Amino acid sequence: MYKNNFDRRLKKIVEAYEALIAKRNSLSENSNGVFSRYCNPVITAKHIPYFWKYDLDPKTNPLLMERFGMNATFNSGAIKFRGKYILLVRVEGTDRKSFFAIAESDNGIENFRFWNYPVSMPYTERDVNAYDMRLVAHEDGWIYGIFCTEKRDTSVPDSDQSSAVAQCGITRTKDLINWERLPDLVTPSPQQRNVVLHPEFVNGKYAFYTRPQDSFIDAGSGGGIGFGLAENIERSVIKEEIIIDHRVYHTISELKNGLGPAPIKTAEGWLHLAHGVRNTASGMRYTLYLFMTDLNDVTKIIYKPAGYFIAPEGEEYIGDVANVVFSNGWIVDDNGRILIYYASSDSRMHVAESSIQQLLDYVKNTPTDSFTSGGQVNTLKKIINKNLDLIDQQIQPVEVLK
Ligand code: M1P
Repeated sequence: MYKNNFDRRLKKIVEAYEALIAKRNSLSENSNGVFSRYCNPVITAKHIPYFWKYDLDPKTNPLLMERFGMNATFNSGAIKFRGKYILLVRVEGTDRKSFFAIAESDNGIENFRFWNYPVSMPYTERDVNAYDMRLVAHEDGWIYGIFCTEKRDTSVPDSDQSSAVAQCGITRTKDLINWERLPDLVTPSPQQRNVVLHPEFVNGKYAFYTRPQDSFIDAGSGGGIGFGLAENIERSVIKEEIIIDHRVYHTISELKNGLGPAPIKTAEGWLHLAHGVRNTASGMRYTLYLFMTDLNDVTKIIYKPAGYFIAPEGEEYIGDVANVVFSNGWIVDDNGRILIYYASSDSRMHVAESSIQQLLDYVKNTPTDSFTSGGQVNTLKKIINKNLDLIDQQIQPVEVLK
């Protein structure tokens, strides 16, 4: 009897899994003109292969129960590699440990399927938890994986089993299969998270965006998104760290911020995607924002729209850590399409679509923050005045432009 139930149950599991992977995705019809979301998440915990979770041997698992529970799939690095859209996913087991696994798709918006095995990363004893990898194709010819490696803070009493130390781990590969682990990044800051490698040399050196922080959760005296240069990558040491994007009172990133994926080079500057965090009565709120730095000086911000670019919406609000959107991966196609991969509430992966043209327009023409209510009302009034004039004259804006 067990054997029949086992077979029936296995068939159901396999069919549900294959149906999920085959599911098509479509663009949402609601768009603010800057970007459009795709309707379905691209990767969820349910996309994890059944043969990772179950022992499929009826002799040792006659009730076909899960043996290795999976909790979430989120914060994924992204790269287009040999024509495939690759997400290097942060997979989290029910045991809370994160590890890296690759899922690929032909078109970047649907049918993501995990490779048979998680990434054979050279983890070390100090990686109690490893997560949030940024994949960067550097001009030196390597693909780097820059990630957060975290362990318990041994300077606190045994009674404190929560305090942790976060640092930046570095690994590299040519084929996404064989990974070489390099020494962790050394910086003047006690802790680091959200470190990103710039894809080009700067003054002949490896350039890192950092996020200095005093403790595990609090950025503390770490004033924002930092930047520093390292002479070589085999032993990366940043001696001087400067802040290029400061945290500011009463903005979306007053509590902390961090760079997302590596910036995209455009004709008009480097396009950066980052997350900003503020505190609310219901906890921290993570949103995404964009800014642009100078082509000749990657530390100089030349455009920064006010406010957020993407914030949680609908089901995105809900998950293990509510009210969070986080991105550490985007892919630009040859035709200028940009796929922005973002996770919601530390639980699942989504994709939104935009283009170089739209994002350049967005960063250049969205008003900057005046940092006061009065200043923002003045900005708004200018927009309204212009539009009311157009409406009064019954002239369509598009005709005016002709
Ligand atoms: O839980 C939200 C995010 O918190 C951290 O980001 P930050 O260091 O900016 O606070 C990271 O642990 C990230 O993985 C997580 O999604």
